[in-house]
Amino acid sequence: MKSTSLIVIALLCGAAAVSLAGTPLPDGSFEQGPPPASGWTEASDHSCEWIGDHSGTWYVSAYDGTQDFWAAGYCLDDVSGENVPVSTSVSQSLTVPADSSVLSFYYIAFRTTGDDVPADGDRAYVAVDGAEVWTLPLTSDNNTYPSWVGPVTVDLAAWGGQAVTLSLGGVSVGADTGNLRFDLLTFEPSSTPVEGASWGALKALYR
Ligand SMILES: [Ca+2]
Repeated sequence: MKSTSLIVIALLCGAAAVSLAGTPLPDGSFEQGPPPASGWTEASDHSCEWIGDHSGTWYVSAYDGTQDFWAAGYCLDDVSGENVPVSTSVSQSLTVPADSSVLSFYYIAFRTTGDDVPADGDRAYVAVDGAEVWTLPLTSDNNTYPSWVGPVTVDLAAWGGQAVTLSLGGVSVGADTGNLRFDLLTFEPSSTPVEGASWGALKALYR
């Protein structure tokens, strides 16, 4: 009988986990590959492709699936024959779910060249309608290589239920920059009022 009870509990826990799972974000794992199949509109100031399988270059696989988005970094310039720093971004229009407005994602950061002294603004970011809601300076102190980190969560409740343009990107300034890859974006449930309630408020609810 005990084992049966444990199974029932496990099933209940499983059901709870499913009900709390995030809302998929269109092509949030970049598995549709580069444009034109991608769910994202890609922009770069050089011609290299930034959505794809980067495991061969990084010796680190995507966090989820096989493909991800590589922000900033260097691109081999055909004219000069030199690697040049790039600024890259991907964006898409979507509606932030009103009840799952917490954006969740994973990243891996790696700066192989020395830091700029003083820092000149190399960074990765997440933006909503052009306003940056998360940013990370691309400095060696912020390296996570060879590990993906996350989930990073950013509550977009201010845009809950609204159509927005969501962008991820990397900005390179000057002659040197860093690298950051994004993967597995989802929308997660927003905090419920009960979680934010005081004990007194909870007592008032249930007495
Ligand atoms: Ca992926």
